[in-house]
Amino acid sequence: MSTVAGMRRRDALLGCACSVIGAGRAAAEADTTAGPRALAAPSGAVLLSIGGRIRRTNRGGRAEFDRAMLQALPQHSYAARTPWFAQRRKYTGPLLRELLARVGAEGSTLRLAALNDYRIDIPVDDARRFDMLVACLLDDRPIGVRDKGPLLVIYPFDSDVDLRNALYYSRSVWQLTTIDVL
Ligand SMILES: Nc1nc2c(c(=O)[nH]1)N[C@H]1C(S)=C(S)[C@@H](COP(=O)(O)O)O[C@H]1N2
Ligand SMILES: [Mo]
Repeated sequence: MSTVAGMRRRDALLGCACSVIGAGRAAAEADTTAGPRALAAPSGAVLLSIGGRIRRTNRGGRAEFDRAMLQALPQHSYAARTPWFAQRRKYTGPLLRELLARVGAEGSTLRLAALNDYRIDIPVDDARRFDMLVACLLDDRPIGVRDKGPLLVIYPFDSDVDLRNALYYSRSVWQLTTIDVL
């Protein structure tokens, strides 16, 4: 797993932070809704809405993220093969566990839901054990809905053979819209 060569330059343009996998993993365990870690409200279109057992919200009791907010989190990238694309593709976005830390998630289960009404519950533990991404870029570009975007949950399928089965493929939700922490 590695951050992407050339990412710094684009990140400089986009104002993204960039760090290696694992950095900041334990951050934000004890934040409150006030103070410097408060979540600003999104100014662009909302791509992801997180609700349920979270300590930090920004609108209607939920934590809503537009693209800029997602890309302001530390960005991580890796290539992975999946059953739903013929080629190995490169995925870039925040780690799911860092996103959960950002909203102060406290539950043990994540209910993921997608644009096409697909819905599945996954253990929060997956996000700790695996470098799951909420990918906002596919091969360095925003992901169209017809390419299963704008957000995809992805597991590091290429670096762990034990992930390459129906259980984790079914948890790899494309067209992700909401996460509820149970
Ligand atoms: N949004 C969404 N994500 C999804 C699904 C789906 O129907 N909708 N199906 C899941 C399952 S069961 C699998 S095996 C993989 C691949 O689904 P596909 O073969 O229908 O593309 O995506 C997973 N993610
Ligand atoms: Mo599946």
